[in-house]
Amino acid sequence: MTRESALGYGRHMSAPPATPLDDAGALAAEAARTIAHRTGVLGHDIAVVLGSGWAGVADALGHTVAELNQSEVPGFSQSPVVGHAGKIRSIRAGDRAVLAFLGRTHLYQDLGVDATVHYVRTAAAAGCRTLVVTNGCGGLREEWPPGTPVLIRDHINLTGITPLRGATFVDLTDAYSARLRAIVQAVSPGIPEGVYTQFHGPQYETPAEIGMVRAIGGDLVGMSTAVEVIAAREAGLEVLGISLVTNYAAGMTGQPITSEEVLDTGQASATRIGDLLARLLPEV
Ligand code: 8IG
Repeated sequence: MTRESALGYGRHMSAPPATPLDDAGALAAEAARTIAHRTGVLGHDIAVVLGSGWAGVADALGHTVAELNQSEVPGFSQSPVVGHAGKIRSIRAGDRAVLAFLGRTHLYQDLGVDATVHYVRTAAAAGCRTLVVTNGCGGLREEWPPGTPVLIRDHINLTGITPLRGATFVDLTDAYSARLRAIVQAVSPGIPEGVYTQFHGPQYETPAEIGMVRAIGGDLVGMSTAVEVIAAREAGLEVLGISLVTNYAAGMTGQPITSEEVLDTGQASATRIGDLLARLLPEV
């Protein structure tokens, strides 16, 4: 569904005067109303987005109250990426109402940055105060083999893209909440922490690009998360980021990176990372 049709403006009607940010906010509010109506859950507390390799953990998070296709909710596109189911699930985890997004829209789908961060704005409009963002990624550290969960401590946005419009000076100090990371460290002592570097994709990096990431302080590489977290901080959400290393970054093993490796690692790790997330949600 296009934004215009989602808002009830047909092709035959002229769009209202362009106020892009209000427009994005209005579409998120409409998505939140649809979610409330279709799930019967009037407000949610915690949003979780499950990225590559994380699809198998959804069932571990709690009791499923309702599930929708993302394509049924205004502003969401059907995600075509294998391993991304394109669902929205309302989950009861203890006393928390969790809004889980199974699959996300990526920048490389060329649907625009607003489509990429729409789930974040929708989560905020649905009442969420916390965002747990997960992804599958390449790892630059030898000591973090595929299958290692890593807490995101900070990010480097190499996409050249921002979800912010105009002079919106959002502070990203402590974007990845030190409070929430301390809770994870209590639940899962010794979990490593690293700096996530977002590329636009969809190509994986060259070995030379991985050399650059290393030089500027990146530990993880992927194609999501940083731009979403910027939108989350604009919306006032407290953010917890967890990466699952699904492959060594380009040039580290002498082997190519394959989608099979990425998916296999996710499946093999589902029980462990599902358990981690499930124990975490009641604490955040
Ligand atoms: I899964 O090695 C996954 N996503 N940019 N590089 C980038 N994205 C990824 C990678 C990777 N692995």
